[in-house]
Amino acid sequence: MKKADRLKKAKTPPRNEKYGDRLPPGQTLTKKFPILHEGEVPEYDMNTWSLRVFGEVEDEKTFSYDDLMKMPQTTIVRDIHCVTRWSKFDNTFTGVKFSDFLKALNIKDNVKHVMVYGDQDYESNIPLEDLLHDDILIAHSYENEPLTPQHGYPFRLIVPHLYFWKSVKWITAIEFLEEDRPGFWERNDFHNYGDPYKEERFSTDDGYMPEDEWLKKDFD
Ligand SMILES: Nc1nc2c(c(=O)[nH]1)N[C@H]1C(S)=C(S)[C@@H](COP(=O)(O)O)O[C@H]1N2
Ligand SMILES: [Mo]
Repeated sequence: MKKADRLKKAKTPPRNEKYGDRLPPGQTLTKKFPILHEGEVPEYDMNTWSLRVFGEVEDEKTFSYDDLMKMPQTTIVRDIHCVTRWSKFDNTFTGVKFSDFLKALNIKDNVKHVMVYGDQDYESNIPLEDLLHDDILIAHSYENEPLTPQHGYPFRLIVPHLYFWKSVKWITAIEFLEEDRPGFWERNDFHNYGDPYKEERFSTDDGYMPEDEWLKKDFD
């Protein structure tokens, strides 16, 4: 039986004994930081960079780099888990907590889902409820240094409790939605929600992620 089939049939996902419940099933720990994305690494001028908010909000707004840097700042230390099977423990990110960012907006009562857009032509859908956790950031720093261009400068979303494809780099816009809609990977056979502890990697039954996929990528 293929490993993916075996994992799907297991009632309780197998635990990695060495790390107890901390390392999600089917993941390998890395100390390096793999770089994964679609398209070229974008370049920006902070004088013209902006983050647009639209959809089910009373007032559609645009935020500058300075607008975000003036908001309350939060630092988190969290583990991250990529669907390509790498996990990295104890990552320090700093930025604006999503729930603090919401204070600058009037989102409508019917909002249940959020689409977060990033360059280049990337987007991912996340339930609003998940973005209200107190460790969700619109982050500008990693390990107390500005994000490198490869890792999402100037701002990326950080959603530590879901697979890392939800953590949109080079964030450009946030759309508030009543009805859910699939984002880029969610339309391409990846799971709509993506809980790493439940191994919600794929939306189809025949999905399979080779263990060494991430080792072929760049690191820094
Ligand atoms: N804008 C954008 N954000 C993105 C992606 C992308 O292609 N474009 N890839 C996602 C995926 S699949 C992963 S695993 C993480 C990788 O982040 P990293 O390169 O900092 O490790 O970014 C996510 N955010
Ligand atoms: Mo990924």
